[in-house]
Amino acid sequence: MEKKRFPQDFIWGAATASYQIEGASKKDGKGDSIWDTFTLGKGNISDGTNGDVACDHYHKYLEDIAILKELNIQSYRFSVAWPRIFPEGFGKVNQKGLDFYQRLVDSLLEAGVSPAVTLYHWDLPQKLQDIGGWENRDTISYFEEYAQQMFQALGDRVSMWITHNEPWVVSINGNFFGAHAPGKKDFPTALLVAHHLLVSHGKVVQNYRQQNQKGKIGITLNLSPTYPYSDSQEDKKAAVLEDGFLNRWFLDPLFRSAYPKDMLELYQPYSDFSFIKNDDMEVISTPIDFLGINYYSCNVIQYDESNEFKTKHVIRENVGVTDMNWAIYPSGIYDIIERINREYTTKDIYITENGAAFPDIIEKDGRVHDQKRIDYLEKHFSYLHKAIEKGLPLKGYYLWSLMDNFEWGFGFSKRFGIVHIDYQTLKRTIKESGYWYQKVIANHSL
Ligand code: IFM
Repeated sequence: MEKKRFPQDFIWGAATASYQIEGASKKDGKGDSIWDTFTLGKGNISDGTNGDVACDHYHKYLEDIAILKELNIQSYRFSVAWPRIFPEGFGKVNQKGLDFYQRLVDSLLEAGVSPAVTLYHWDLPQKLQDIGGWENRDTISYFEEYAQQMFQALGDRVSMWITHNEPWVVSINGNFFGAHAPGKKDFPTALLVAHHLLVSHGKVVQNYRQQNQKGKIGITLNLSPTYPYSDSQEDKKAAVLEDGFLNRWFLDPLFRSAYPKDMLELYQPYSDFSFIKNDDMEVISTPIDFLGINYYSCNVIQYDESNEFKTKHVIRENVGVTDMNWAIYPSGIYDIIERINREYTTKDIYITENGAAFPDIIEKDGRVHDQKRIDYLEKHFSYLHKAIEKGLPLKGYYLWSLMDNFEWGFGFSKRFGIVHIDYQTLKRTIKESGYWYQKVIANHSL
């Protein structure tokens, strides 16, 4: 079979997030985050664990950078723990926290790995939650202050910035489903939080531009194509609503300066939207340099009368699933890139997360034979290749995740890494998928 070649300048990366890997949760003046609090709640984390130690990346970052280098990974996407920088949420900077990220960035650059920094990957300072968290409009300016601090500290060496990771998950999982910190179950709150996240994104992009920083800035959304289960009008309508709930609620304000009309109507019983202030929509739609897409699976939607929003998720028969019970649907990655380019923006697109959890073990030969992950990645990569062939502006890919880590409500029970972590000894073992990725990058081809 003919090799699928990727452009020489296509960026191959790997991603992680602060709370999921760093540990050192009380070290060097770090303040608590909402996840330090949420993990204390009985039943919040399925295996009763927390991120106090996690992969201890805070102390082992040099070992992890050596692995990045060994695997040929060109760019490393990580997030900054806001409460390491501002233990109180704002005001006094914790120099030791800042120093950690200085060391991390310098060491990455020394290893030839370019850093891509996410400002908010869910660990809000608890002190800010105490005064309302993202429900409080003031949090927007605290986020600006924090972002400013990071641009000042790292802007000369970091050329790719992501304001927020998955605002849908932050607002909906955290404030409607109650499955993530801060654990609320109130839809109007989720709508308010989503709006403040979006405004804070736009403000930070504007500040970045005003400083004449030389890098690029964007946002990462978790996007999934939503397909109707059948050809029935009802299923088709349900799929459009699900698309509105998950995708358009964020895409429309960012690229069209307005929330989608059909969803505003649907949500009317839950909010009068008085939280949308003058100029907010303009701020939210401040032009970005790229859109980050996190893609794991697609959504197949059926009409369901009994559901508040009339939608139900189904997994078709004979479709493989990962350990998260997420359907494996590789062509969806192409569909979503193509649609964004056609309907929303012709700007650069990065896949900022994609990967799969499987119950990996170290086998007798000392290796992790995660063939299922390799199959998953290979199929997705072939659709990335198709996107490039079709001329879509896909510029890079970040595999989730560099290493097994704390998978939020699932604790350490789900393994997404291409590097295995033994949580007793903290030993790192590169999985077969890691070596496979190493070759793909070396050859720029599948
Ligand atoms: O682990 C998460 C990550 O923090 C955000 N995107 C999805 C991943 C897998 O669930």
